[in-house]
Formats: sequence, C-alpha cells, structure tokens
Amino acid sequence: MSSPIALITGATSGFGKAIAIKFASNRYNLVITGRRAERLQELKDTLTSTYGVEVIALSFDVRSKKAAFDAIDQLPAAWKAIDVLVNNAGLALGRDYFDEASIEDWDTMIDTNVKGLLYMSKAVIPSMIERRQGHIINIGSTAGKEVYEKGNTYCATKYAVNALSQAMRIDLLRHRIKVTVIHPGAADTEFSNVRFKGDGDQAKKVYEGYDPLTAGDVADVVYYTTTLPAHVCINDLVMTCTAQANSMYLFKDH
Ligand code: NDP
Ligand code: 8X3
Repeated sequence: MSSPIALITGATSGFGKAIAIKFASNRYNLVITGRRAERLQELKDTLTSTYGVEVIALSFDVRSKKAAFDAIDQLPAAWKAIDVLVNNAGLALGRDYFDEASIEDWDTMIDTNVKGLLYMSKAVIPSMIERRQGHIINIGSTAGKEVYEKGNTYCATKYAVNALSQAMRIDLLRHRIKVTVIHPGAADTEFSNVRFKGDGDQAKKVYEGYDPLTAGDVADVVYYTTTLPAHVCINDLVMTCTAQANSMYLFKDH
C-alpha cells in the first residue's frame, strides 16, 4: 500500500466522520472505528465509492482494553503501519453540579475519554516506534483549558487529555513521533444530544444565537497539522468559533 494510513476513533458521527472524509479526500487509506457498526459500514461504502481509498471498519467500544488491543492485533500486517492516529472518540454525559452529578456518568466519561485514549495509543504506538515515524492527534477541548460550572468531570477528562498529550510528546520524542492536541470550542455535532441524553430541545439551545464550529472546521484543522514538514509539529492548538473566547465567554447576538 503506497497511501498513508490514518486510524480515526469515533468515526460514526461529528468530528470523527468529518475527519475521515477529509483524510479520504486526501488519498489516505483509513481504519475507522466506533460502536455503531451500521454507520461505520455506510461511511466505509461512501469513502470507498467517492474517493477510491481502502477502508477497514472496526466496530468496538474503546472502553474495553481487550477490544482495543484485539482491534489493532487483527489488522492485516500492511495496515499495522498506521501513520496518523486520531484519538477522537469521546463524550460528555450530563451537565450537573458536582454534588448532584451521576457517578455512572463520571465512570463512562473517564473510561471513554481517558482510558480509551490510553488503550488506543498504547496499541498503535509500537508500530510507530518500529518505523520511527507517526503522528498522534488527540481531541481535547476548551473544557480542558478552563473548567466551567457543571462541567466538573467532563472538564477533568479533557484536562487529562491535555496532560497526557504533553506527556506523550515528551516521552515519545526519542522515537520521532509527533503528538498534537487540538482543543475545539462549541461545535454543532451530536455531542449535546449525547450529553443531554436525547433531549433534543436542550441540545439545540446550546447552539442558538451564534454560529458554532462545524465538524468540517475541526476536520480541516486536524488534517492541516499532518501536512507540515517532518521537522515541524503543531503541539497544542485551541480553536473556537469567532463568537467564543474560551469556555466561559460566548457572545450570542442572533
Ligand atoms: P459526537 O457525539 O458527534 O461523536 C462522538 C463519537 O465518539 C461517535 O462516533 C461515537 O461513536 C464515539 N464514541 C463515544 N463513545 C465511544 C465508545 N465507548 N467507544 C467507541 N466510540 C465511542 O461528538 P463530537 O464529534 O462532537 O465529539 C468528538 C470528540 O470531540 C469528543 O472527544 C468530544 O469530547 C470532543 N469535543 C467536542 C466538542 C463539541 O462541542 N462538539 C468540542 C470539543 C471537543 P459510537 O457512539 O458509534 O460508538
Ligand atoms: C465540548 C465543548 O463547551 O461543551 O468539549 O465543553 S463544551
């Protein structure tokens, strides 16, 4: 296979799906992952027919250590040479005061956003080390830069993504592996539907009165970080819509 390979977690929706489309349109072969197998198959069919790239769809839960390692182990040898790993799968559950929030929601967020990222990175890194090249792109959040009211554990998981990105960059220097963390602000995806557990009205309100980021905006920036020369690495990048300054300041005017 002469085309580079990108593995994108959480490709069934939002950023992950848009990132998959962006990389496919730039001639990457792709490993796309997520739990919803039907959506993965649909995306695989679209990418192969539209862009003529090769795609492997792997349906599993990143919270399962065994499933994450098995997914990488079972890849054909040529596909183990992953050039770009995008750790995108993640979620927020609930927006509640610390004392009122659900411990089950906390467990799910920690297991997905932090442990899932650790498992996927640990499974993919050996082949990058072997080839002395690779690029890991972690999706953080403005929530990992400033804590906001009722953001508690979601924010903490994104602070962890930020810390782990720094740690990986330092520890993987000797293997010539690039580590980038991108922190988007509010973006209109299925994120708020998931956060508010299917309450569409509450989810819709999050994006009213301003023009939020789109998944495509984030995909463009993720892809851009992979286009730089071998000696250049974007380490840490915060991106918001023009109406947003950070986690706390969002200007709504329409
Ligand atoms: P979406 O809900 O649209 O997409 C989330 C993706 O993560 C889905 O593909 C979902 O796939 C996958 N996912 C969730 N849990 C698991 C799991 N246990 N195992 C495997 N895959 C999983 O949201 P976004 O695209 O907005 O979110 C993507 C990332 O961006 C997340 O890490 C989020 O925290 C972050 N982010 C989002 C922002 C926003 O405002 N939208 C802003 C900043 C960061 P499936 O359900 O099929 O498993
Ligand atoms: C998602 C953005 O502001 O809901 O990470 O935390 S926010």
